[in-house]
This record gives sequence, C-alpha cells and structure tokens, in this order.
Amino acid sequence: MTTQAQAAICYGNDRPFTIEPVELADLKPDELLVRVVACGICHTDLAVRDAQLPVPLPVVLGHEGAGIVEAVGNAVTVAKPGDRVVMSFNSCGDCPSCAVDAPTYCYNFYPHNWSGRRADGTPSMMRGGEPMNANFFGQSSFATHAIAHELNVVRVPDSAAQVPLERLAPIGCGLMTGAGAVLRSMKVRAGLPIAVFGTGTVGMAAIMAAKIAGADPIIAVDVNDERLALARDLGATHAFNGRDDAPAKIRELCPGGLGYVFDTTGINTVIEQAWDLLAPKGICGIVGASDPADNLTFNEAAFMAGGRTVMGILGGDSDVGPFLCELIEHHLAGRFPYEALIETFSFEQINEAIAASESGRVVKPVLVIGTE
Ligand code: CXF
Ligand code: ZN
Repeated sequence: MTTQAQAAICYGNDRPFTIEPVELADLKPDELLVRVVACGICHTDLAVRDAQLPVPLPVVLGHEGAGIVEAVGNAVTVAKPGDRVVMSFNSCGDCPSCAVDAPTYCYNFYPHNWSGRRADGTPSMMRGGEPMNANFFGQSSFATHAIAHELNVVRVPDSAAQVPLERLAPIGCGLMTGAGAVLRSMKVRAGLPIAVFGTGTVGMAAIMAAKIAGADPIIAVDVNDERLALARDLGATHAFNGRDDAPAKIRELCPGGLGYVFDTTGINTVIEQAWDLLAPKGICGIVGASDPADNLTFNEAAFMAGGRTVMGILGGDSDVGPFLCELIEHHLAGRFPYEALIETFSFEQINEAIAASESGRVVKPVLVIGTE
C-alpha cells in the first residue's frame, strides 16, 4: 500500500524549501516505512541545495532522521513496527569496503544514497503522479514519512528509551563523523595532543570524543569566539582564535608537536598549517568539504622521515549499528553531551532553521516533524 506524506522539496538555492504532498512507494523486502519524528540539518543537505554534489534536483533531502517504524518488508530484521529508530547513510552490504565493515567507503555509495532513486533505479517517492528524487542517504527524512533500509536503520537501544528522538536524530551523520574520526579512524591515544580545526557539529563531536579517548591537551581552533567557549565546555583544554596566529600558540603549548590534527574546515591553507604542527608519527585527519579543484602540498622529506600520515575520513569510518549504539551509551553516561549543540525548529520553520545554521547562530538545528 502506498503512503501519503508531506515532504519538504528542495529546488535549489534560488528558492526556499516548500512542504508539499507526496506519495511513498510500496516497500521492497529490505525496506522499512518510518514515521519521521525529527531530523537534523547537516551541511551536506545545503551542499546539495547549492549543486555542489551530484544529486539531481528537485529532491527531498534530510539524512539525520529518527522516528517510529510503521511497516517493514519481509526481509527486514533490524527493527519491527513500533520500534524507535535512528537513520543513517545507506550502503550495498557486499562490496570490498562493506565486507570489512567500512560502509562509509561503499563502492556503490552513489546509487544507494545520492541518485534520487533506489539502487535498483526505481523511484521511492512520487509527486503528482511523477517520480520525485528522494532516497537521499537511503531515507529523505525532511518528510513526515521515509522509506529506509535494513542497512541504514538502527533500533534505539532500550537503555535510551527516555531519550527523545529529537535528541537522537542527529547522531546518524555529523556527530558520528566527528566522534568516529577520533575513535575509529585516527584511533586517538590517551595522553597525546590533538588540535581540532573548525568547531561545527563534526569538530565539537571530535572534541568530545578526544576527551573520551584521553587526549591531552585538546586544542580547539575557530574564528568564532562563542563556538570556542562552547568547545571548552565540551572538553577542549585550550581554544585559539584562528585569526590570532593559532599555529604559533599551538607550537608554544606543544613544542614537541601534535599527535593528531583534525581538519573540518576543508580550507587547504588551514590543512597545510595543521599538517606542519604534527609530531613524528602524527596523523592529519581531513573531513571538511573542500573545493574539488584544491590540491595539498606537503614537504616530502618531513612526510616520510617523520612517518606522518594524511588520512581522508568519510563518516568517521562508522559501521552504523554498533558505533551509533556506542555513541548513545556515551551520551547516556554524560560523556557525549551533544545536546548543547541542538536547537529545535518546527517542520514549517525549515527555512529559518537553515538560516540559523548558515549564520552560525545554531550549531545543529533539528526539525521536529512529528510526535513520539
Ligand atoms: C556522509 C559522507 C559519507 C558517509 C556518511 C556521512 N556525510 C554526510 O553529511
Ligand atoms: Zn550529513
């Protein structure tokens, strides 16, 4: 049976998102119908709106959804109707990356997440009898209902039964990316210094995770002093404004160099300065969205002789289910207090929520779309 829903349609950056009636397709065997309760807004949604990523427009975006399962296909085991779930990115489950639990590097990432259709080419959403681009990150959660998949759904553990879905929603992208970069990709060791460049959701999650890992000192760098104050609240031991020669201050603080630098800005001059701060065996993690034309330049001798690593990181090397549950447990224990980043907006306020993110006023806007 098809499902009637309301979805926020993105036409591009010359028009606001508008909420319009749509129809969701019948479920395939590996799919779940989720009534969306909340969805975070991530910079990747806005990169698609701005045509910086190869996702066809118009499209229904939203990839930090959480909700309640209404129906499941007959091959679904991850959750059942009535379960509270969080949605994340989708993957194929059987390429060489998926085979080693590295689905963020899925060889078939595009058809499963960004093609506007299901991976088999069929539309998951119709509008006025015509196919509508959807299945964004295997969900398209800027809508009252979403079709998700066995591999991008996590059942909320019973231990988190009291945590509202509007709090859990954003865990499936930006938070996972920053925390995973520290805990899974770079595997930050206790006692080593780290500097995090950029204190948006990903950088803040990295700072909280660096504290969990026992990194010391934990240095936040940004050009926004309010963000730097929040970074200190969340675990940064030091905070430097990028406009005040932060590299010199970091050298003074850590003359032996840093074990880790983590860039969320995507600005190549920032990355090159950060790389120069590394100690021998240091790792430079790169996650920021950069200009596709940019190249990085490193000194070859220092790179080789110091045994340094430059590491591209996608999605914090998350394996979805286990890692998101681990983060939920950290949150319940008070070690991952990311609620400080969130401000909620109603679904109808989607354009105001986006403006609040782009002005820098709100770190993580979350749309409340339904009730629990
Ligand atoms: C994604 C990138 C690909 C893996 C999952 C997370 N980032 C979205 O904003
Ligand atoms: Zn995202």
